[in-house]
Amino acid sequence: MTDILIDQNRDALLVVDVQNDFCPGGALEVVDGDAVLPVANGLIGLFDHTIITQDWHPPGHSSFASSHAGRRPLEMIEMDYGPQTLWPDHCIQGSSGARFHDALKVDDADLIIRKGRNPAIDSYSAFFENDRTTPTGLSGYLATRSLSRLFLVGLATDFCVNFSALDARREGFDVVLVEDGCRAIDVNGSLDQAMVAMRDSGVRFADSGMIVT
Ligand code: VGL
Ligand code: ZN
Repeated sequence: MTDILIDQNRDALLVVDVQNDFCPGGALEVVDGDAVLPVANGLIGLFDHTIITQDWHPPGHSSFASSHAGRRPLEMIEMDYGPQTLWPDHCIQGSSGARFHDALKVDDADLIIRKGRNPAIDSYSAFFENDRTTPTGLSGYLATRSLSRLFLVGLATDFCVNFSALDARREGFDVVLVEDGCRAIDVNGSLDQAMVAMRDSGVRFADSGMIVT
């Protein structure tokens, strides 16, 4: 495998949802979720530009199974904007579960994007809500700073990382998925589907050890 040289003029690191609720013991824990921390922190130290996302739902959010009578987490429902997986209540604004993992080097970030704030629409991607049309503004932020290549780490590989990677490709960015810096939820084949979709969209896969300054 060949090394990937960071170009600080055009590269940015995107750290997705490294929050307590997605780590072991959290409300929507990802197996081994906290294993992404050393990788994320190491890369934050290498990149001049880091953007961090934070899942940030109001209580009673429509992606919570508890908001739908008789529904359980991981069931699917049909929303106005298409199919939506239902989740346990998680990342509620201001809660300890919504806070970044204590060990994450958040202070070095340029920008923190909060998503999932609209009660009626879930938002996996750092670029668009799940209706695929409401933007977060990240494309414009990157464009105005002439940042054209994104390196992705975080949680979860098959949801927020995957949707962010696919939207980034659609928006014309080069994308590198740092595989050892991600962990997956993996429900109903979601991880395999995500990996195929990312590969087909032109996402490049790498290991953090390949990324050098
Ligand atoms: C996520 C499910 C619900 C994620 C966020 O960060 O991947 N997954 N909300
Ligand atoms: Zn969420």
